[in-house]
Amino acid sequence: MRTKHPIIQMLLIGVVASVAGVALALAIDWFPIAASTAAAPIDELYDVLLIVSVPVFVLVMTVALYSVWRFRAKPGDQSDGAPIHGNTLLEVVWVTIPTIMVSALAVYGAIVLEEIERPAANAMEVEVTGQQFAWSFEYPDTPGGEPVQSNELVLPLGQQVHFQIKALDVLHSFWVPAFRLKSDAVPGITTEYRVTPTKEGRFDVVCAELCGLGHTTMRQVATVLPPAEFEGWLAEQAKQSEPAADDTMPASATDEEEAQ
Ligand SMILES: [Cu+2]
Repeated sequence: MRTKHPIIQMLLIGVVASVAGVALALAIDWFPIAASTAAAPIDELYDVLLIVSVPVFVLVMTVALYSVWRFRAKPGDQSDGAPIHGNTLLEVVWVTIPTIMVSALAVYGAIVLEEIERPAANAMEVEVTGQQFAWSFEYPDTPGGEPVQSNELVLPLGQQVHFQIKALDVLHSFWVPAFRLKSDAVPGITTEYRVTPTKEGRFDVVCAELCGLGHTTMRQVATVLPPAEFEGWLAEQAKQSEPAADDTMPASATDEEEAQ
């Protein structure tokens, strides 16, 4: 068998391994259930990142493993390697190509973010507060004018929500995986994001920033209701919260904290 040039061999192995790697990466179901308008563009972005990054990983590993195998020293060979110093063409190529790739992906990511975060005129404000170890929610715009506090996140289907996120103690991260978007809750500042639910149902709300011993218990539920049912829920909450409007500390938080 005639030995092919090493670069051609590496290229052949790399191409076959890249195709297999990309096929495997795309075959894996990476994403949780999709329940917002942001989910499709973000999942697509993730697939594009896989298609671009898997061949890069495969190429680097092919060159590394092939070189270890093909150019290893023969038994008993104590001689020095060839005195190679620098290769300008190679260095220009391996700086230019990744720079172009990373810049293009950054622009694509920025365009997707701009699209999914575009403010809607009828967006509903929801204030989210993270504290060890529970989320609480405030709805400032209610029919009666009084803000509604809730330990449950309830949202109307098809209406954009503008979350304003705060933290009372340490860093938390407000994340509804089914909506895809996530933002840190940082003491002293207000962070935000916008999302439009597209599916009725109950979805996990989690904290995605290690925030203390009870971090794993910092899980709640987001319920997405048809708009009319949501209005009913909000009106009901407004009625209930009238007598004790000053109770801002969620009872479950203190219980869980004491249990640690
Ligand atoms: Cu946490």
